[in-house]
Order: sequence, then C-alpha cells, then structure tokens
Amino acid sequence: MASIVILTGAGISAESGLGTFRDKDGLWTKYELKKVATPEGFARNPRLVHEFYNARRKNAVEASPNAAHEALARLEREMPGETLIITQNVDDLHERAGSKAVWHMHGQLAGALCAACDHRWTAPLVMSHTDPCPSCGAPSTRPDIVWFGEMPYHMEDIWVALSEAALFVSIGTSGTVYPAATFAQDAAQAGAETLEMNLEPSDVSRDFDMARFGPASELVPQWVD
Ligand code: BV8
Repeated sequence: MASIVILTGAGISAESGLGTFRDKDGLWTKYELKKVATPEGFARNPRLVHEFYNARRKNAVEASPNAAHEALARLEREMPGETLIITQNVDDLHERAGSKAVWHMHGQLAGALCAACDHRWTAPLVMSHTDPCPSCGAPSTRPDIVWFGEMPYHMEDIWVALSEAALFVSIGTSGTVYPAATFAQDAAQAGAETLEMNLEPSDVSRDFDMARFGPASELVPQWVD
C-alpha cells in the first residue's frame, strides 16, 4: 500500500483553467448545486445537468495539466508503488500528466452511466439523457459522476489506504465536502503526518501538522523536487 496518500481537489486544476466550486465566480455561483449535482436534480431536469457536464467535459478536454499535476507524476515515477492520488476531481489531468495510481472518488467526466441498469461506458464529448444505453437500450444516460447524497467510489479501499499512510497530503481543496473532509483526521489518527497545500487556509486546516499556502503550480513542484 502507498506510504504517501495525496488528496486533490479543484484547486489543483484551477491553474489549468478549470473552474473551482467555491472560489469567487466559482461553479456554484453559476449553477445551483442541487439542480446539477444531485440525483433529484437529474430526475427533474436531465437536460440542464447534461448541459452543465457537457460544458465541463469540453473545458477539461481543452485544458492541459499544469506543473502541479506534472510534479505528482514525477513523484510517482521516482517512488514506484509508494504514492496514491485520491482525487475529488472529475477531469483527467492527473492521468494526462502521467500519473497511474489515481482513484476518482467523485467519478469522471469521461464516464457515462445508465441510470436504469448501472452499465458504465466511455462518455462521448457531448451527452444527452436520451442517448440509449449500449447495454439495456433505455434512454437513461447520465454522467458517471458521484452527486450529493450518493456513495463516493473506492471508499473501502480509501479507508485502508488512509490507515496505512505514513504521509497524507491535501492539495487544492476547501475541505467542505464529506467524506473527503475527514481524511486528514482519519490518516492522523492512524499515525500519519499530514500536510496541507492550498491557496489559503481551508475549513479543515486545523487537522494538519504542516501547511503551505500559495498556488499549487509553485508549491507542489517545490515539495516534490
Ligand atoms: C456521501 C460532483 C454518504 C462532481 C461533488 C445531506 C444529504 C446527503 C449527504 C449530505 C447531506 N449533508 C451533508 C452531506 C454529505 C455531502 C456533503 O459533504 N455536503 C456538503 C456540501 C456539506 N456529501 C455527499 O453527499 C457525498 N456522499 O456523503 O455519501 C457516505 C458518507 C461516508 C462514506 C460513504 C458514503 C458525495 C459528495 C460528492 C459530491 N459531488 N461534485 C462534480 O460535479 O465535479 S462535490 C464537489 O465538491 C466536487 O466534486 C469537488 O471536488 C468537491 C470539493 O470541492 P473542492 O475540490 O474542495 O473545490 P472548492 O472550490 O470547494 O475548493 C477549491 C480550493 O482550492 C479552495 O480551498 C481554494 O482556496 C483552492 N485553490 C484555488 N486555486 C488554487 C487553490 N489551491 C492551490 N492552487 C490554486 N491555484
């Protein structure tokens, strides 16, 4: 299991041009969270939800990994088998920077999910809820994204990874969304050292032994190299 477990949030992709959620003019200031990031919102207006994720999928495809993503990929190459990225992000910038050990606990823009039969497949760039499921044919296609009130992916493995980490590093997250917001505490209780790297103090800064504040594209390469 990895000795260094790294949690990333929207802040690591901010300098790649992908919007964060809760910063000034963040995503939640333009779209109402409960209308586009909950199962109820999808049931009520699937067209609006697909419009939201189609726009983000387009932005993500057009964006490039930044120096922070690239530094984490270097760290993985330098310490094979010793690092794990648990990301709340749904973009694929970690993978495009070269990281291999990446778990997307909130799903991925690149994934499509059938709301009727749970079939998963690779999402086209533009999706619509009327797209028939390739497996059961039902017109119930949704993004393979974990919405509020839904169970995040990889939770069993995440609890194990946190219990075995020597170092837990959090990069670019406001610490407002659970269960990710408790990961620093969970790792510390199991004996890990904890480091927060963020533009500014987060809601959970008190849970960290060490902290560095500034842009991820500067802090992460300094920490890795
Ligand atoms: C769950 C979808 C049970 C993907 C997201 C009532 C009913 C049901 C649940 C709840 C409830 N009340 C509370 C809950 C729990 C709920 C929750 O946490 N609500 C919050 C609002 C209180 N959580 C859930 O529902 C989760 N499921 O609890 O199931 C369970 C529990 C335990 C174990 C198993 C099961 C599901 C949560 C997932 C929701 N999906 N989005 C998408 O559309 O992208 S969450 C959304 O917020 C994104 O995924 C995002 O990743 C996540 C966290 O946001 P951040 O990444 O932190 O981004 P943010 O903008 O907030 O912060 C950016 C940070 O970066 C800032 O601090 C900024 O300073 C910094 N920054 C900016 N620029 C830079 C930078 N840092 C460095 N460099 C820079 N350049």
